[in-house]
Amino acid sequence: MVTATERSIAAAEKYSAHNYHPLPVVVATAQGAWMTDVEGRRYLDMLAGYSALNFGHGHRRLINAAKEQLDRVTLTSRAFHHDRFGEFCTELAELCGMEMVLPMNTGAEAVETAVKTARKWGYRVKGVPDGKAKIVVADNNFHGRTTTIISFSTDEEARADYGPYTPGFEIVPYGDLAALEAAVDEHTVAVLLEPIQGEAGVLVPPAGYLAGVRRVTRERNVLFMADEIQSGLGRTGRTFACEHEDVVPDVYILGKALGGGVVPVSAVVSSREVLGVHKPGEHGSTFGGNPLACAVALEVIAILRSGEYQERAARLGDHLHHELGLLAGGPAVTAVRGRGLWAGVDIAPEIGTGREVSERLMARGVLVKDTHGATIRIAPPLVISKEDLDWGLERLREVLTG
Ligand code: IF1
Repeated sequence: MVTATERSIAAAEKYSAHNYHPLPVVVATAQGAWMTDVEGRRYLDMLAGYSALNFGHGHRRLINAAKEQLDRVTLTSRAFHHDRFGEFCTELAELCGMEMVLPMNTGAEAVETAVKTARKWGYRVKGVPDGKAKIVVADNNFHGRTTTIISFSTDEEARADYGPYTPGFEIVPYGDLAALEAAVDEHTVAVLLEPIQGEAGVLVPPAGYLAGVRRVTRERNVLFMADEIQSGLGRTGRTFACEHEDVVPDVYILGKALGGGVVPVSAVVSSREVLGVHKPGEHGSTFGGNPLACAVALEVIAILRSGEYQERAARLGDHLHHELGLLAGGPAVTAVRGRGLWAGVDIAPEIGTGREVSERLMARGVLVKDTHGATIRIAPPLVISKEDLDWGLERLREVLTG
């Protein structure tokens, strides 16, 4: 007897490129923090689409916003105005305390847009000689999958065999302010950083680092571009992870949760001085800022404005880190990092690999994702109840100490 799970996985194995190695679960439906597979088994989602699902699966307000917009107009292209666009840009700029928005679709596109913006700002505003612009980035970064972005990745898996690589980037150790300061020269147009590094294993930089980067970039007339694609929009207990150090960057790069887990929506948000460098025809996207994307993102922004989910992430995050701290006191967990409802848990080698722990959790009805061999990432939807979070943590305890 071939099960529905086996049939789906076999088709994926045969006809999809093998650029992922998913856990052997085939999801059919989902609601809130829970997913149901094709056999009717239920799983607690402790990954939340890498934080794209901060507001959970099937959030009524987001689904309704999408449905209403589906019946009106879904796509106009930017050749014409549409009636949600101005509203979306206004609301997002206000949420960020910024002046201008450049909408795209995926995170990688927004990072590419930020790179292009910083270079153009460097040539037109800062006065860097043509072709000399340099952007300083951190090691172990993750900013996306385009050829330019993987050019400044230090992850061989993400980078190997995709050259020739785009020049113009200098990589410094994450968290080392002196190294960053030394890398900034007269041709440097921007520093591009994740305020907390996700793929690296939910790495929180040393206290004072982001504030130090803010000081250095301001003193040296360099743009501070914060990739808040994963860390932003409530995940860490604040709207932006930069807020934990009272830092306001020059450029926010947003994605993932901005589309509410419904549609891909990303954006670069900054000042008029910075985003004002683009003139008609110089940059764009067929789908960026489309009516459906704007309608859903407007609802996301309205939800964020209440502060409810930031508060939940802070409160439940304290609980999560307290519980994980207890596990870290034992032999199964070697380290725990993170902020808010976001954690990287390093598993002791005797217990198994991150993948093995993820598979054991799956068998107990909890879905997480491993990274870098020995780490599992925990990032449940911010709508998760304390009871469900405790239930998931209990399963983790079983797997690690049982
Ligand atoms: C994959 C990680 C998470 C991101 C930051 C930009 C992007 C991402 C800080 C690009 C994307 C992803 C994409 C996904 C796995 C994933 C990931 F493990 F790689 F680090 F979330 F933890 N900046 N993150 O985290 O956004 O173009 O994908 O919309 O590529 O396998 P995108």
